[in-house]
Amino acid sequence: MKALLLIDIQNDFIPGGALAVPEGDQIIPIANKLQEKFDLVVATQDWHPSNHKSFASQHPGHVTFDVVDLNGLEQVLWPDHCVQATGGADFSPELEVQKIEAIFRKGTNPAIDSYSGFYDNGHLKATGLADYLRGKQVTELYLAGLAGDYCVYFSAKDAISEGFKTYLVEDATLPINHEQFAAAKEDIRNRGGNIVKSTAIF
Ligand code: VGL
Ligand code: ZN
Repeated sequence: MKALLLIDIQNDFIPGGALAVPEGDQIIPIANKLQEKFDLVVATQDWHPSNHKSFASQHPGHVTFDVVDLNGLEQVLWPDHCVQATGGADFSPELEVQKIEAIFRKGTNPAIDSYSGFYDNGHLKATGLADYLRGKQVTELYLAGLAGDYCVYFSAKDAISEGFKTYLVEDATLPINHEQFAAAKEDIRNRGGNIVKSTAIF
């Protein structure tokens, strides 16, 4: 059984949003079309309390994109984004949501960030996504969404280590930084994951 995992296709990550991925909206038509090819579609949603410690606004004297130590983990300080139950946290209105069977929210603990849809950045707590997928007999997982160098990358690494045959659909993913994304794709390949184009699925 193969499933499609759509990562964080939320208003704050598309142009006009608080933490916009350049041209991030351009992946949405591909993400929509991809859904037709899967019997199971699942999504993640970045879902932070307003006092989340990944926000630069919570660190007086620091500015956005500074890197700090947060409880022993390296943390990039982001603009306030995807605050729970705000419009920025909503899925893009252009994203087809009818086929999404489950939504896994992450980043809810103010003390730790959570790039992956499977675990927080310290691997302390699972979201339940891996067990959910195993419960659905999923063996192959295709990932698409935003941002390619953060949440898609970290989700793909965890998907591999959780034992799923993992495919990152590269034209249905865009990064904050293209060089970081190139390195991320190389790392995914080295870990045994696959980088594919949507045309290989259609
Ligand atoms: C993300 C930075 C902070 C992402 C989420 O979805 O890639 N990036 N929070
Ligand atoms: Zn976030």
